[in-house]
Amino acid sequence: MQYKQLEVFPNHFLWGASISAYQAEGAYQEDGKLPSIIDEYQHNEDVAGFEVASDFYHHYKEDILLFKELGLKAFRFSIAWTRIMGKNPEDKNQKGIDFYHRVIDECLKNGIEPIVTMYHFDLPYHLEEQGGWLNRKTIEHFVDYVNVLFTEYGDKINYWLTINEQNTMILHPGAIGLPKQGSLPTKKELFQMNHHVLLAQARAIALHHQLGLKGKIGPAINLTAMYQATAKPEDAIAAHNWETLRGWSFLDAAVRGKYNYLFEKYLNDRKIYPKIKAEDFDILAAGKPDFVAINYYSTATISASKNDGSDVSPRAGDQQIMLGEEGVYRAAENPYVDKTPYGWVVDPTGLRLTLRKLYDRYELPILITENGYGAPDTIDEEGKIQDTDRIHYLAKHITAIQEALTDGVDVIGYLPWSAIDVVSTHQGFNKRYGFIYVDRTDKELKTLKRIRKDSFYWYQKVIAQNGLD
Ligand code: BGP
Repeated sequence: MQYKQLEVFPNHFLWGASISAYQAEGAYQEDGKLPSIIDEYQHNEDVAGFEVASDFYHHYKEDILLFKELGLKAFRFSIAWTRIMGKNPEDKNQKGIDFYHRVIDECLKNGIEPIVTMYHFDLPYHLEEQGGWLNRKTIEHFVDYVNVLFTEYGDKINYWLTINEQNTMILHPGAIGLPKQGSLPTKKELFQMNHHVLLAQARAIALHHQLGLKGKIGPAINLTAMYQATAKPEDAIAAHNWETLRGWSFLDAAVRGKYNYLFEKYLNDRKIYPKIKAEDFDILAAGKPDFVAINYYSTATISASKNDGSDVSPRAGDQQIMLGEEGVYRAAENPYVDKTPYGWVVDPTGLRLTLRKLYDRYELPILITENGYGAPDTIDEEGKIQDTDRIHYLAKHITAIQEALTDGVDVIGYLPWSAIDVVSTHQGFNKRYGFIYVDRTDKELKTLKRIRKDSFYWYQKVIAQNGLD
């Protein structure tokens, strides 16, 4: 649809930005923090580790003041489970609890809405040693942790996100590192883990509602619309297969409280259906979210599976993420889109389409919790970081959101990745996303000084005028 005039952004639109604990905080062994799987897994040795990251743990005050100057209405960060809980459910780590009180209070003091992700890939390692998400008991540990979050911060937080990108965790387990011993879980194990994570999420949502806490709670999935490579009917079926298995199967369980029909069929046919207890569907049904959050970067283009052993291939420029599945789909090229320096498809119209499809399906408010442009930014002779490509990327996506709002989609906020430069999980510190440059490289910690990029001043203006020029 083309409109004569686009609607303006609503007055309370949540203009924000995001980070996660392990990619920003550093202080990985400080003040009683336990190791997480991220600390223990093997990562690309040529790039930065997570020990110091952007040192947000020690710079949070300065950073939040910069976010205020940027004009952020909302700041999304994750809480590290490993800073809050000890090894036993009754052990809590007061220093970790206090740290997040300080972060939240600092945001509130500066007029910034704190948006909290409960779980962003960083399972406590002692739980991993007991089977991790494959062990049903991990659900109880998660609920204990969530109980502490609600008790401590429940009266301060208006937006809770349960699990970040459950679909990335399950479909691309190598994306967050490789276990030191042993190999990645099998598909059957992954879908059993998926079931437990769904239950953990539903329990957290139900608990939030039972406690009558203020605010809202929802899942955060990496969602993208899929294009069929050609008008060939088989390509259309493959695109629908993968759109369902990659996105809707996770969200249908979270929002509708039941497994998607095609997903069930796939699990049964491949003999990877998880063990499900009779009461599990009641648990899922009792945990309906108030809104849906999505991380959106790119669309994918799909052609029919050849089912001859050649469907699986690595994502462009990224050997750790495999695309394609025998009998399901193949990844195809899209000649109509640009790419980032890291080979990620740039497709703002795809965001509008994704938002429309998501709203069609559930009619719930939508929060965009990630979107951004990863690039190796550099400081020029004048000390400036001219990240013009990032500005263009963000501007086009903001236009797409405005178009979706005009379509009638209820988008409540936009929180690009990332507020400041953080460590990219397996591509290190060279792949930067922030509005604020952090002076370090993969190998050298340097000053960790914060420097405003050109995109900082640009986004500041966008927020101040509640939209683009
Ligand atoms: C999302 C994750 C983020 C962040 C982002 C960018 O999948 O939720 O944690 O890392 O992707 O990805 P990358 O750092 O690999 O470029």
